[in-house]
Amino acid sequence: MTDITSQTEAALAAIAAADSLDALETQRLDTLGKKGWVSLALKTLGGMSPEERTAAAPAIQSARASIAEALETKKAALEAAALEQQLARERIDLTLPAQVAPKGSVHPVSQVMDELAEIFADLGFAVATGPEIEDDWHNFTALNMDETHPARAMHDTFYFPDKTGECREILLRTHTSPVQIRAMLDQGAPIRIIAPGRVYRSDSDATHTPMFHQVEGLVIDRDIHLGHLKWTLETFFKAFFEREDITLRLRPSYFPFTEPSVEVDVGYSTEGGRRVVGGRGDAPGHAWMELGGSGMVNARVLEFAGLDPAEWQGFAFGLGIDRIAMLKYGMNDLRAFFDGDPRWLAHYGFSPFDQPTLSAGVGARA
Ligand code: FA5
Repeated sequence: MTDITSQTEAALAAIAAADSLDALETQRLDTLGKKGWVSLALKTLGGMSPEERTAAAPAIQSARASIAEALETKKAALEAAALEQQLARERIDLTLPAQVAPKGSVHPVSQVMDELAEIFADLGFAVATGPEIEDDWHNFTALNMDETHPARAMHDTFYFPDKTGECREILLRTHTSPVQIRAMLDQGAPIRIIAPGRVYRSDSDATHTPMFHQVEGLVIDRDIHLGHLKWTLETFFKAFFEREDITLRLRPSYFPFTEPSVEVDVGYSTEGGRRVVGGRGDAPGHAWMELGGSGMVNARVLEFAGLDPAEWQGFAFGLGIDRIAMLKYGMNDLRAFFDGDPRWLAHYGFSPFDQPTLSAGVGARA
């Protein structure tokens, strides 16, 4: 009996002194392991008479229970200490600059979309989206282009065939203007949104590609007039090109969904083969470049979108994102945007760390 008591005390002391998980495992094997003395002592119970067993068993059982508990407690303590040590060893400082140069780069179109969103967010615009696979009603009819409207022919539309093989109902959106309709139907008025995204037309040369990007702008409120449109576009382009001498020309035009309609041109000059925005397009050595269309939202469109034109007015614009990216960053062939040539991307792409912000400059280059 005293043997077991002193052996237990010795085991508990050794367990308490174990300074590693390995040392603790040795203690476990010596006591509770198959050949450990506690296990062997338990086995002797089988060969005893019932009286002997009743006398001997409680001491052995209690030795086993206290050793098992001590082993478990010590194991938890050693594991916690090991984790602490590992955490201390593997500590990293997330505020340090990355040591590995990031692979790949941000495409100029993505960068310009972020720049647009940043500038328009500052003017109180939210970003809206719509599907690239659109229906005829949102892309044309609700924008005041019924089936016989000649403007439809100018859009060189990609249609999907329906069950009968006819191509009329579902199409790849030809512009971002259907998002105007979706936003008005969803949100009602007042509204202040931009909608950047991909659009598709069967069209291809150095300044036209079958897929390109537009950003739509829509403001609906009471007492909105063309002056608000001009101020908004001028303020946007000054921030975007980071120049004060941006001169816009609003040229009378025609879009079925705006009335009156104006095309937006910006003055630029050519320096060393590169176009540089700024100044009036009719000044010596300068010219105008068309960036997009705009106008006051046609009353018919407001009606299609469920708004009362007697109460609400607004303006809308649609700009070619690829065009303004070319003008800002000096590319001259639009098709190269979509070739996926790594050399082009390495040259014109942006660092993922170069997030456009108004405070740091929306056009900061890495
Ligand atoms: C439109 O698409 C109208 N939805 C714009 C608009 C919106 C007018 C709201 C009024 C109110 P347009 O077809 O002109 O208009 O295209 C607008 C701009 O997209 C063009 O000025 C040009 O910058 C760009 N663009 C047009 N076709 C292509 C193309 N194939 N490749 C690259 N950019 C293009």
